[in-house]
Amino acid sequence: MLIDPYRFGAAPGGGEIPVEGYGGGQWNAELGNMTGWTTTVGSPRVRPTDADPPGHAPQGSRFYDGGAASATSSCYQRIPLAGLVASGLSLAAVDAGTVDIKAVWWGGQYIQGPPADQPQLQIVFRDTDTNEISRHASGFKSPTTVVFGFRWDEYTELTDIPANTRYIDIVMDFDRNFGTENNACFDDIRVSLIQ
Ligand SMILES: [Ca+2]
Ligand SMILES: [Ca+2]
Repeated sequence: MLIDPYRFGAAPGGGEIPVEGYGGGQWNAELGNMTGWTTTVGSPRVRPTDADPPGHAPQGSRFYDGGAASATSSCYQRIPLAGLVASGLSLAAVDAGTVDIKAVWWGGQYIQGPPADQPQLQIVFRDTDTNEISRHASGFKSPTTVVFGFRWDEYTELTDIPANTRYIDIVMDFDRNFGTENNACFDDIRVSLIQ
């Protein structure tokens, strides 16, 4: 039901460039640690399936959540676009404003409240000096599909990459709305550029 076997298949139309995690990181939590993520707020962490509370990962056996005692948590992975030129990305096309980014992700929450804890994905566009140009925010989500005491749904972000972008941050925001633990959750973020 929630197991999603799709990772990065053949690029539809030849123009979709998959992006994996950087610096040894990943976006599906299966390493069991936060390698690749930079924490800016709180204490995001990796949880195994069936820990207490008994969350169940929608992909694999681990997922991200917002930490044991953080009202808000946030972390990011930074994608250097120069590293994708070898995969076919044209920086001239980026600067012409004709490249989009797509991020498909699982957002989850422990069932409590209401209100329950909520995840938000942000995509931050930065120039060559890593100054922010603009950002896209998914908004804080309230998934509805019940899976072993949690709710999980899959979401898709699709937005333009602004001209002069050279770095893109994929940000996980975890918002605690109930209790002590921050059980806003993420799993299996799949990012691609569409040129
Ligand atoms: Ca996982
Ligand atoms: Ca909570």
